[in-house]
Amino acid sequence: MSSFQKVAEASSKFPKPDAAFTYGTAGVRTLGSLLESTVFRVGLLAALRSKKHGGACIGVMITASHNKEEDNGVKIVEPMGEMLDQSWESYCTDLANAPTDANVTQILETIVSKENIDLSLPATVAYARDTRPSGPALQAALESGLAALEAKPLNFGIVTTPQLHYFVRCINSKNTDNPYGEPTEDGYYKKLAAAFNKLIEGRAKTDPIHIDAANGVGAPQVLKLSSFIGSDSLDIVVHNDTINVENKLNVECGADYVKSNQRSPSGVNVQPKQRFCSFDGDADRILFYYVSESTGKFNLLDGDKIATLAALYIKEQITDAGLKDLRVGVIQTAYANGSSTEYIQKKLQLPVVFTKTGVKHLHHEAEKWDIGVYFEANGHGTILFNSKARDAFNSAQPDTPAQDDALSRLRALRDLTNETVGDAMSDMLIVEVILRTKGWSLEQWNQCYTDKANRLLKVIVKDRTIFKTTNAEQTLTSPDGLQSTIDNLVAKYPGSRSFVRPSGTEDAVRVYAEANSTQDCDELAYKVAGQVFDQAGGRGTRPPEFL
Ligand code: G16
Repeated sequence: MSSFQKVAEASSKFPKPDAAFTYGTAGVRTLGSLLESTVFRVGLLAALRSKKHGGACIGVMITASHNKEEDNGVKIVEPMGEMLDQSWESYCTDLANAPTDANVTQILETIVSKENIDLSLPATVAYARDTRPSGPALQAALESGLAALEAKPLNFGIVTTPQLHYFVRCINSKNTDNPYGEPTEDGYYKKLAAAFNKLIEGRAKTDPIHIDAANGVGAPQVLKLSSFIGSDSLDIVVHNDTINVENKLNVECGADYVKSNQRSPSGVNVQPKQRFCSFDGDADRILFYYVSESTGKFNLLDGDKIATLAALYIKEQITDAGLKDLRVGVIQTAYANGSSTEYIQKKLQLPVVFTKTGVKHLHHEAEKWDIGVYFEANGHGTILFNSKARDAFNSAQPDTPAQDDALSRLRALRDLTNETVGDAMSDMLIVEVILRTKGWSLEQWNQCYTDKANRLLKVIVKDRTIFKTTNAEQTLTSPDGLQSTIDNLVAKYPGSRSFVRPSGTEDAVRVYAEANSTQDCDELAYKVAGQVFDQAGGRGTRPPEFL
């Protein structure tokens, strides 16, 4: 009898629907109603991953983040809070697509033998979900998967994605030389609040931060965080906080909406001088914006602006602390605004490395630096400090009181940072600390450099899997001929660039364009989008020729 007899029995309760699944940019994502069998099988895989790590706790997050409410998704978190090792992604795809229960157990057996997994080891899996209506059924499916392999379940309820990543790291680092913190919600808030209050000591309180919480889990969580920080230190006003009403999540609000439409979300009326930011549905992204007092124009400060602000501050602090030999690198993707890259390289004199889209790629590149700052333009990112940096912060001998202060700021900055993954709450506080330290408004921050005009569009096509890319996803190798059409269009607009790639989280193809003027940029973006639509079997309405 198969060692997975119990699995086969449990699996029969979660038949695979007639759909294909892929472990994409951030796990498997599709309509929540199609995902029960996949999430059950992810439970099995997470249990095996835990055994593979000698019983270390593995995380599973049920969320579709910025996607529409009907979607849901699932992703696996490694013991130190990183995204699932890419060598295991194909196991997940294979399991999710296995047509029968017998195929499921066969694939498990193959994984066990290929990875040399000792099934007698224990397994622990920590999991959580966002506020989507399909969440409870998917959580039940996950729990069945864990029970089928007798993995110990640790249910963290409804929390943000970065909180779950944080808990997993805390659990696994508990008895090490470098414990990350207490694996509880209160532990998370206490750590961030203490670091924030230390870093703003002696600085004047600023006007409130207004948060568009995308009607998602970030709304209740940031209010809890706020109560730990205290209103003497920071006032937070939360908008779009309706989490118990259907069809509100990410609808005309949230970081993805604000970035794509370059306008403020509905549900808020941004007044000049007010400081606003938007989270996405699971609070792993953040963007800031304001309305200019003189022109009334909407101004967006995206992930690139956050990366440059963080890199500037870190560079100043390590210089003040006398730690000049720490290597600081900034990691971006092709979506990074050309002006931000130029500012980092020329003004900050820091190196920039490019990776494919997806924090899983940026994170691994950032690990190669003593301090790696990574942000995607969409607002997803964080800062990583390696052991050399941590040791320097903790044990460098300061020559002056000023150096001592800078070292203590760097230690607090590390505590304020969620190093496991991009975290809207942590990133919001990091930005607030830097702005207060510098005495800058959002407008002054925005003046560091001027963004090139840019536009991000989505085109829905019959089959987005026909889109294949190379060159860090900036050049299409398929469909045939489309890349040369794009090249010809780009050549017509001086200083422009444009690229097309299939989304790994939504059933859409993304079109990005950047140019010297808004008019050129929009013309280029819509022309490229029109060509994608025509040459790849667009669905729905063809993109207009111009905005
Ligand atoms: C996820 C990933 C991000 C990525 C985004 C869009 O974000 O974590 O790294 O930038 O998807 O990816 P794509 O363009 O492939 O759809 P989130 O916030 O949805 O988890």
